[in-house]
Amino acid sequence: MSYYFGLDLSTQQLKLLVIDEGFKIVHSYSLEFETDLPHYKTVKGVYSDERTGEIVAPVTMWIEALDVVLEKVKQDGIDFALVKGISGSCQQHGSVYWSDAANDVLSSLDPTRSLKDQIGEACFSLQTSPNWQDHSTGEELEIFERYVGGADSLAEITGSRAHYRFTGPQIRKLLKLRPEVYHKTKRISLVSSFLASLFSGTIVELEEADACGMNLYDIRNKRWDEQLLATCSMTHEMDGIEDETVRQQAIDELKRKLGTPSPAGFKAISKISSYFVQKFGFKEDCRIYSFTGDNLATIISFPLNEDELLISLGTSTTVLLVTKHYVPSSAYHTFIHPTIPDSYMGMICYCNGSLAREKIRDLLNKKFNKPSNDWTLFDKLLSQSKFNKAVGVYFPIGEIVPNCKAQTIRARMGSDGELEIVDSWDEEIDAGVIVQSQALSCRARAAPMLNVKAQTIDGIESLEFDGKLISKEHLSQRPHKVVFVGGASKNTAIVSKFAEVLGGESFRFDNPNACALGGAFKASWSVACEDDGVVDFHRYLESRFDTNTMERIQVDEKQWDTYIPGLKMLQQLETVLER
Ligand code: XUL
Repeated sequence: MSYYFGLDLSTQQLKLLVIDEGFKIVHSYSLEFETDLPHYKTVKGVYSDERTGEIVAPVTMWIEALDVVLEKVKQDGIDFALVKGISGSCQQHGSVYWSDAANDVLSSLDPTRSLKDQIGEACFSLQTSPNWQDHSTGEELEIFERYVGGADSLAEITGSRAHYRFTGPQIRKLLKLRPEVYHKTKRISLVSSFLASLFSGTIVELEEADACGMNLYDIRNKRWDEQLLATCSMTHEMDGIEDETVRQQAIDELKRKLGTPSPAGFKAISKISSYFVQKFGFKEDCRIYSFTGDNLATIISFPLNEDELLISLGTSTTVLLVTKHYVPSSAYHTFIHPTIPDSYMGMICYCNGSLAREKIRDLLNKKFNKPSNDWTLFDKLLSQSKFNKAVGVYFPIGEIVPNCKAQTIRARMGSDGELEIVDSWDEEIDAGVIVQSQALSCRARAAPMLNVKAQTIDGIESLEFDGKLISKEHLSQRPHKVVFVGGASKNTAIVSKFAEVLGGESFRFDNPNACALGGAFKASWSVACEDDGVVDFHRYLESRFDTNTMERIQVDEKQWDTYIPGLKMLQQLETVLER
């Protein structure tokens, strides 16, 4: 019998799952930062400064959380000696700044004392970690994109345009505002490599897949991009630094702090540190595998193969997919896949998801005197809707994809076949149009990353979204499978309509443990690869995964074609958006 630990250090909580070799969850533990560690006085795990847009989390809180969770496991009498491997999932982009003292402390921990008592403030040059919700790096974003020749050039190198939360702009901001802190920093970890370092008893390298969320890593060549390191260390030519030696020294200093990312895959990064062996009774050969980012962990929490989509329908809508094709765009993100060689994870993040649908629901309920939070009427109208040559953008808040201000525009196809903007129409129409248009946007933007044998269909030509030309062949592809997760996936009318527009076999899946499970599965697969020879990750997962946990969504497959004109209409509508 063997156990694997999967941890999930997210914004609001730390979770630990214990699974056995059959992927059964044997135990599950979680701790909420705000309520279980109230002395840190965080709100939902973070400190926010509305004036500056700065959002950070205290690093020692995470260390104390690990103490508390492992104590609970111990009290439950779990046999730590059965744990063969540990991996996990962490919030992405956040960074931890270690001081000179840290490595010695990590490698000589006293098992009679807690981690928190020993890995204290002296181990960090900065006591807080910039959080993914931070919005304080506007100036740095502009610089990161301009120095490299624009948003698309940056996306071409690093898989993403510049974003507030990405680590490179965050580091540059730190250097600009607090140079003494930056120079005192010995090493910089991402949250994922920070947590893995605690288990390893030494500061471990960043994990390559998660390192793609920094705006610094050259994905094609799998190395730091020197020009971006110069930008990050404020020594780019455009910073007015002409002396090549000064620049190289700054780049080298930053490289020493960042280290060299460890390749994504199954190789152990270390054995568990002796502290945990002595304190909890882990076996000395329990292995630590690199931890990864939470979206990356989500795609490895069930068998998601090439050309399959995972759609998370929450407050925001997130599309995740696995692809062999590196087709970066400033409209979405591309990361190296954490477990499948030569593959990537595509991620499209929309701000306007549930909130926008709720607004239409409320509008309808008001018109027909129905209770305001009730979905019955919206769902009925949505289920009856067919594509009737109408599209809309419903953005109550500014949108990332397409990048624009808050606005609502409705449009339909006129008798001359041209798009006509409509001031208003019967609100009943909105229920269908909002969900169809949200799904059409996902369909268009996921298209270039798919590699499915194209169907021969008429009425479609190449289209341009976000300044990127999408070929007719790409637009004619249907994903093999679409899996829906998140709050709104419980709404049958909404998932069915999304499924109808996107095509492919469709399922929904309720898994609040996805991130931690992704970590546990990675640990289990990695041990198997190291001990019994390399196995394909997807096959390994498929052979153990209980597919009964996924519910099939019934869709009228013939409807897919009827939405083809909608792609063109949406493209035209996006040309008139207020940016
Ligand atoms: C992804 C992102 C969020 C955080 C949440 O780019 O910023 O999904 O990872 O933890």
